[in-house]
Amino acid sequence: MKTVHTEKHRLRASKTELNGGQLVPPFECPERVEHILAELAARRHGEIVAPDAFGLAPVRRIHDGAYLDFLSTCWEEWQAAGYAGEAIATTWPSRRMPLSRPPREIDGRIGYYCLAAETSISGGTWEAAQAAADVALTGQALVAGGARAAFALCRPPGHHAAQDMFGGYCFLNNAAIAAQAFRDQGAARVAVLDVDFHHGNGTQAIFYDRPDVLFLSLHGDPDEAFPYFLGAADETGTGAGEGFNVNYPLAPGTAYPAWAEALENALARIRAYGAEAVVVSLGLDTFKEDPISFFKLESADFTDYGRRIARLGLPTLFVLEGGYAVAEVGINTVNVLTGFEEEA
Ligand code: SP5
Ligand code: ZN
Repeated sequence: MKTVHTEKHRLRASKTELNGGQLVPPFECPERVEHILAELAARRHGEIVAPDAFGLAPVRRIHDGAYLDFLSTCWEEWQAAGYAGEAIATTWPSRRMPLSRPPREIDGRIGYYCLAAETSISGGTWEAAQAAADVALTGQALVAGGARAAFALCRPPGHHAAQDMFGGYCFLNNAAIAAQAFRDQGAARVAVLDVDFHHGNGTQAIFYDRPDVLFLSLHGDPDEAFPYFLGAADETGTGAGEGFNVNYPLAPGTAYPAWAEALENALARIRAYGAEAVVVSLGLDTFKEDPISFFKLESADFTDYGRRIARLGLPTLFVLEGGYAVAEVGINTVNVLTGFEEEA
């Protein structure tokens, strides 16, 4: 399958992440992509193609206009305020102060749109996020055009970003934007299968009241893991979307047998749903060596689950999400893709 990639991901080069009370170099770093590209090349895994420019229209199908305005001007406003560091939220509309309008001043506005303070905004973030959406949309176009599968090498990732929220290293929800594009081009039912270690809270929120996009997520139990405040098994959708949201929260130390059992359950749900296309939110942070996660998958397990996803027999778009064991992220990514192709 083809990989869609652009060097514009490098524009997302924040220097700081708030972690354990310190500002540290971000786990979500440009080197992740370098390792994936190196492994794709070493294993001669198909052509690398550049993205087309889709503009903001398909992004606006998912994200609120005022939120996009905020993302596009945040860094300039932060600099104009005279701050020395990167833009980090410190105040939120939490319980007991749920005033639901964005304040004018940038410190307030960034808090209004932020879900987690670990994610700094710096120069180039908006441009990189737009490029990642173009990468996802280009992959979607390849699959909609008849390719069995494509790999969108998106960076920054997207699945924590909701209609009007950034955080968890995510700004635009690349997978949701691509899923919506499948719908807008005529697919009646689309499934988003999220195998990142973290719950895809943004994707869930976006599609929660809709029956036309089935969202399924295997993730660290939110009682124990980021993003903590969404991802429980009893979140099954609302209104017309009731029954079309499926969460598999899994315990610390979960290894492949239990993970694969949850995956097979999710794949059966996708078959029963009658999805016409699948978007896989492909996070590699389920790996046993991941520095911020607690599952125990081995590198060979990624090959095996790539095969299982292929057995759906559906047009499939892989969209890169997380994965922070940088030295192995390339091997694990390409293992999923080659497993898929062996079985496709
Ligand atoms: C796309 C994606 O994978 N985003 C993940 C964002 C996670 N950010 C919060 C990380 C907090 C790490 N805390 C680790 C605690 C280990 N005991
Ligand atoms: Zn993750």
